[in-house]
Amino acid sequence: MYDVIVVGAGISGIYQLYRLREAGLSVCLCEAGSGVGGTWYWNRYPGARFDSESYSYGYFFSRELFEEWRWSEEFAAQPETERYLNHVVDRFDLRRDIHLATRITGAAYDEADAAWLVTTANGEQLRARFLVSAVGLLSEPYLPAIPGLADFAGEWHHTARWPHEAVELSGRRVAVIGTGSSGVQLIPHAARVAAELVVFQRTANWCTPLNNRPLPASRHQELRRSFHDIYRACHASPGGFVHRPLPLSALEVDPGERLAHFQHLYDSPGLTMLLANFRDITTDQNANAAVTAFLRGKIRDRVTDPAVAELLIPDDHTFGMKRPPLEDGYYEVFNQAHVTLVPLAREPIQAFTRHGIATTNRTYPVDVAVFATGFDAVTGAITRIDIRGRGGARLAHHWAAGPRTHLGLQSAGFPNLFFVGGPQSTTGNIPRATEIQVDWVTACLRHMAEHGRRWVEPTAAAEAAWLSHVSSTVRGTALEHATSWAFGSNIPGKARAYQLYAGGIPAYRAHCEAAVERGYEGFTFG
Ligand code: NA7
Repeated sequence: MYDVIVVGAGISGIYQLYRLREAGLSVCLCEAGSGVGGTWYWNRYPGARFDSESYSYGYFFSRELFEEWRWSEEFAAQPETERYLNHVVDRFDLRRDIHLATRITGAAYDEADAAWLVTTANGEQLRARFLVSAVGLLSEPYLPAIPGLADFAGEWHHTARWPHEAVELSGRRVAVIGTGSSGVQLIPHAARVAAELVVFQRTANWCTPLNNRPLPASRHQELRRSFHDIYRACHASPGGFVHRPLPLSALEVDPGERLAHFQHLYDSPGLTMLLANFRDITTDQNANAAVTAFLRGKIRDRVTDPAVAELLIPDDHTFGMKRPPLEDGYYEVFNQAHVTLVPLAREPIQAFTRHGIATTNRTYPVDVAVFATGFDAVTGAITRIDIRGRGGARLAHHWAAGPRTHLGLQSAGFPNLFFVGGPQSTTGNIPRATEIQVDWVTACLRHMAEHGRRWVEPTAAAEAAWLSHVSSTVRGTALEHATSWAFGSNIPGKARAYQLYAGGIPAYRAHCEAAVERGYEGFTFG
């Protein structure tokens, strides 16, 4: 019997293992993949990279680690991040507790023993007093049911299950379905080498420039000195990023000054257009309209065919309703003769044929089809595990109308089961958000050991109160009416519910700390 089974060796699971081991607990970290890294293991498509500044994404639990690792770019690409996570695992000797190629398929709570019996896809059974899900928010790929795929003679891949072997796109006819962050990152790479590229777009997004750049040695030295400042800046910001909004309203400066700031942000690295903008661009309709108009103009400037430019301008949402994909030459792709943009609203896909994709208008010949169609986000990877709590109750049932947790950490009726990077918790720059939870879980387990407690779970009342608070964090913001994975609205049949926490990191951390200060308010121990 282990003290803890952690599920998922991504950025949060690795950190959880580190902290639990430090607390003297025996830990088994089960990982479905054959390597560590989670998101940075699975999403190996060309162009996959951070939209958080590299140095703000890495771990902060060890200053030595922070100082010795040298990121090559402001926004590192997937191979570098995967190398970083492998380095961490080896440097802190974590690999001996990580079981690769071990997918957890079921977990049942044994009330008499106050322990979890966990089943793996290999047929093994493991026992632990505590179970920590660190399976990731965006880890269960969504593949739309398009008829004919089984008979398609070409190759096809989902961006989040990209093969380890190189996928040959050079000189081939490539189709990309989906224009979210993954599609927007991959498309310029595909356009560079493909003989023909067809992009199937259901909904246009407000993409802003990544403005990536190398991190020279001098900058690395400067970052090393800024360890505490970077950490503090991330934890003081709503999304865990280094950026801060201006204290000003977009409406209290004159139009020239407003435009100059928008242009400055357009030329700056990262998510600045969203995060370092005027304070009210997502809360005031007029401020929001101003930034949206600016970006509309940019698309029109960059795309030479006005009809194509109009197709690339979102018509169902304004800037800030969804996290904007960051791009590098994305709009210019559509100025090239071998690239075709297919707007699915006018020309829906009907089926895969043997050698292509048929829409209501015509059949596009395709050698390689790429699904950049996103994820059954937040709850998808958790509910696919058959988790049964008290009385055999299924977690998937408990969450049928949307996730229910207290503080995003635990669900009522599922004692000793914790979520890090799960539903109803803060998001943004993921490691900065989930480390709050990892530290909370570790402290809770220490507390239980000190007080001889066997189990902990939240009360139904605390869970209901958190649900109501979570809903209040999106009410009245630009997010509220978004059609996005954050609400589960990309998955046919999934109940619409806000799956994240929009109150920001400082507020989230304050709630978690307050619960502890009030004697683990909202939680019951036994
Ligand atoms: P996203 O952001 O969920 O994007 C998925 C894309 O796939 C999006 O353009 C979808 O259009 C499109 N999609 C989904 N289903 C279909 C079907 N059936 N037909 C055509 N197009 C479809 O996932 P990503 O992987 O790009 O990014 C996930 C997150 O990673 C992102 O938010 C960042 O935080 C990092 P839709 O918009 O739903 O109409």
